[in-house]
Amino acid sequence: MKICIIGQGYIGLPTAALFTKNHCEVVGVDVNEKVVETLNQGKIHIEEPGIGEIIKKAVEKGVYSASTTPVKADAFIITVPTPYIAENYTCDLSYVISACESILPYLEKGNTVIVESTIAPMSMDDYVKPIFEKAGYTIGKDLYLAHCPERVLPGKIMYELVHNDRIVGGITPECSIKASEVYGQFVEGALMKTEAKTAELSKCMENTFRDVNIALANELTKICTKIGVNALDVIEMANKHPRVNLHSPGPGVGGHCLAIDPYFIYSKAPEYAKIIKLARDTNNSMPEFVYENVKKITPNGKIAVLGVAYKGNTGDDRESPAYEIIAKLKEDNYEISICDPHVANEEYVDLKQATKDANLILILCDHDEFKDLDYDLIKENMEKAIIFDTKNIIKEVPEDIKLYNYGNLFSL
Ligand code: SAJ
Repeated sequence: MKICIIGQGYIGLPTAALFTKNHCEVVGVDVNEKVVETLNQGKIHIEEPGIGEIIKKAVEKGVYSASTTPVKADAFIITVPTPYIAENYTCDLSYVISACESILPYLEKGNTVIVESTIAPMSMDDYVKPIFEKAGYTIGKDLYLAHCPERVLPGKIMYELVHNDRIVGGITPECSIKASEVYGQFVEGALMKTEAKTAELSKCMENTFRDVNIALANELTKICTKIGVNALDVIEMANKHPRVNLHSPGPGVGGHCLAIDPYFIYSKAPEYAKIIKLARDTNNSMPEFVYENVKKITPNGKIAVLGVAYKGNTGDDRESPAYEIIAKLKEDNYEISICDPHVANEEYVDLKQATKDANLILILCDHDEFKDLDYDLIKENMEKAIIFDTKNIIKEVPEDIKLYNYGNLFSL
């Protein structure tokens, strides 16, 4: 089977790798010429375990190539970003629409087109289907169109793409069957056939479920900080109940999924999506909460920020709450030095430089490198060593280092 994948990012590239591993030929399309050049050299441009070697081999074997323009194929898979439009919280379909339009000249009767990008409910019926109908196709008869949202955890993408169950939402039942045949090339989880609109809403709801639960943990932290209870202990104790799973509080919710997808549902029915919106607002309020507590710990001086990625052990910093916290601190004339071994930026420094004469170490991301810090170095570098760990990753510190986390902010 020949597959053309539009968008060679965090989802498109690993998907391409897996198809090539399973006897398919793949052309990966990306608008970024530099990315295309890198990929054609057999190198990859994202941080995700397990992909590099497969792409290298596939390029050598001639079963993978990258291009800025699509080619004829049996199946087309669209994995481009869907940002949200801040003014009205709606889903920005412009990349998806232009990707669909870009494949029109290469389409042939009998082809399958799959949109993987997360999209608001009804997007396939209202916006995507008409593009192909206008081009003369009868969906379900001579072109098969489906929405099959990806559902993988960054850092574990290669495993989850193969083993997770997959929602296959066809415009017609025939479309679901054809799209299942495509994923059947490498997916070992169940291929659950349904309608496109059910697939769209299921995907958005998965991430909304997580966002709402994180908001609950963040709200609990604020309540505990006010009334003098250790929030982290409450979570640990409550989670011993077999049917309770309180999530972890943090500096806010980042990434391009949880921080965005709930708005796609909200914008469709704002009069009913009350919990969904409140959860978003609560999670969006966490940078301010972090900033206020930093101010209480040290009213001015130098802050060593550890981690700006949106989550641990990734170089992905999209929608990261760290940037809002840093902006607030800078506005308040704090000196900021940033250490993040996963995010490439010339201005970022190592732990030694970041902590030199700092008044506070502020942990905003749970990279493994931060779980066991060099405390001797820290004590040498800081006159009074204080750490504020917003991700609860540091379990113990030497006696002469002061540690704040979401369990003891009430003592400030
Ligand atoms: N976070 C917390 N507390 C928690 C869990 C996470 O504050 O208890 C924060 C993280 O630090 C991060 C954000 O939430 O800033 C999102 O992280 P995440 O690991 O929950 O999710 P993503 O965005 O990396 O991936 C999610 C996943 N969805 C679910 O687990 C329901 C993934 O399976 C999806 O494929 C992905 O979104 C996506 O692409 O939609």
